Amino acid sequence: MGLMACEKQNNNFYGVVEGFYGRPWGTEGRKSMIEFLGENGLDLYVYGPKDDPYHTEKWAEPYPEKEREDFKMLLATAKRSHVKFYWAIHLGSAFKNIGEYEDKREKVFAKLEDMYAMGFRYLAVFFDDYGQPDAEMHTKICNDIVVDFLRKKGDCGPLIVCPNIYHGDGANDYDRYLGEHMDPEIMLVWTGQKVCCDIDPEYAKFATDNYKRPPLVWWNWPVNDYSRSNLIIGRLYGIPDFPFSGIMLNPMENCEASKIGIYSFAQWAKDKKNFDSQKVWEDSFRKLYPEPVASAMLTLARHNSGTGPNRAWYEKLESEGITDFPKAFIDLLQATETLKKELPKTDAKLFWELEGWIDASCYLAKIGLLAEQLPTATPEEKQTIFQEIAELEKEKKAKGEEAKQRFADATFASDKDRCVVPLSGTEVLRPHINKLIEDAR
Ligand code: LOG
Repeated sequence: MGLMACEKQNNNFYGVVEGFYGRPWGTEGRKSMIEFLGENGLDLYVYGPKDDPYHTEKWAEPYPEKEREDFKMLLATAKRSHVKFYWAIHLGSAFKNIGEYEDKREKVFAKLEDMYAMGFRYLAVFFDDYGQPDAEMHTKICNDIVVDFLRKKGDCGPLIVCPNIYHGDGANDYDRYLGEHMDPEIMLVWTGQKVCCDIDPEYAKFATDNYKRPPLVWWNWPVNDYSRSNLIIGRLYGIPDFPFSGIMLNPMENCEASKIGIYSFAQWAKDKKNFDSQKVWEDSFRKLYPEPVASAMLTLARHNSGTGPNRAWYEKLESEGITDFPKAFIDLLQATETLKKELPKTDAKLFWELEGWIDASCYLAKIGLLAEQLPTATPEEKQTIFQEIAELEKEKKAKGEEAKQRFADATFASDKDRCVVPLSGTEVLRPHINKLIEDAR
């Protein structure tokens, strides 16, 4: 049975899925990410950005010439980097029922044939978020692809499938049907007991029972599409070791900044038993950046790891162990000054992504330093401080709007209206400042 069976039995897959909503990484970002995965011993990259129309609603249409050339270049990069480059077709809302699929089945095969001709040997089918959980239809589509396409080709990797119900315990008719009837070589995606969560291994056991195979974990960290104002560059925790067929992180639209979390993930994948989350994360900055950027990035990251209030109900720790004020604000202000000066020289792409958060942090630190004076200020001094804070908030807002515009200019049409203003220190610093201000009023 060649590649399929042996790859699955001997190796777990470790890598990333570009599977978020928002500004896709683009060819340049993707190339550097694939190389980064290879350099760090990760072997999986799955292409499925929700805002690529040729992945979703235009799934039946061939890619334009430019994209085709880019894919060929990326395939060569992946080969050199020993990374399996999967391309995913999103068929969630492609067909209303199994009859319609059977009538239009050739369109699916034609697109896959076209991707194969381009050089893809790893394919995936996604059904997440769009359409209905039609177990019979989804199973038929995927088994057809395995039997009538992949197996006939004979040189392709195992099919990855993201079902329509992909979180929880799998104890529903849909997942059970998939588990029973999908070809056993298919790798079935599971995000955990919730869409975004620290993974509970107990639930993984349930999912394994119902899927009838260990799941391919799609871990929604450090993705920030459900809380786009926040940058998630904190330490890695919340992924225990349990039987799985692979793990792929879903990162942020901020490709370069996502490498911080991915670096920690690579170290975890190499040696789970001895993985020291805090130490690996602190060290990662020196591995990724030269000084003085490395230290400044670590300081920035301390206050940019939480998710803020969000519809996914996922919380991550931020500003851990920070109790010394105003030192925290002094350190953060210094870090932002270093980054503004040095980062454009050492890493222009990272600076492009982070400028909004660096500005937000800089203003937050300045506002924090003023707020720290409030408890001992006279009534007149308080008035002056409040005025100065209001001025800074105004400047901060203007800078935030500039960043939002930069992001809108750089994304697909479907995404432009969803861009947001960057926020920093949402979990600890901002509430701390708000309390000082409230107490002084
Ligand atoms: C999407 C994903 C998105 C993520 C986090 C899966 C399988 N699908 O709720 O595209 O990035 O949540 O917001 C999702 O997770 N749906």
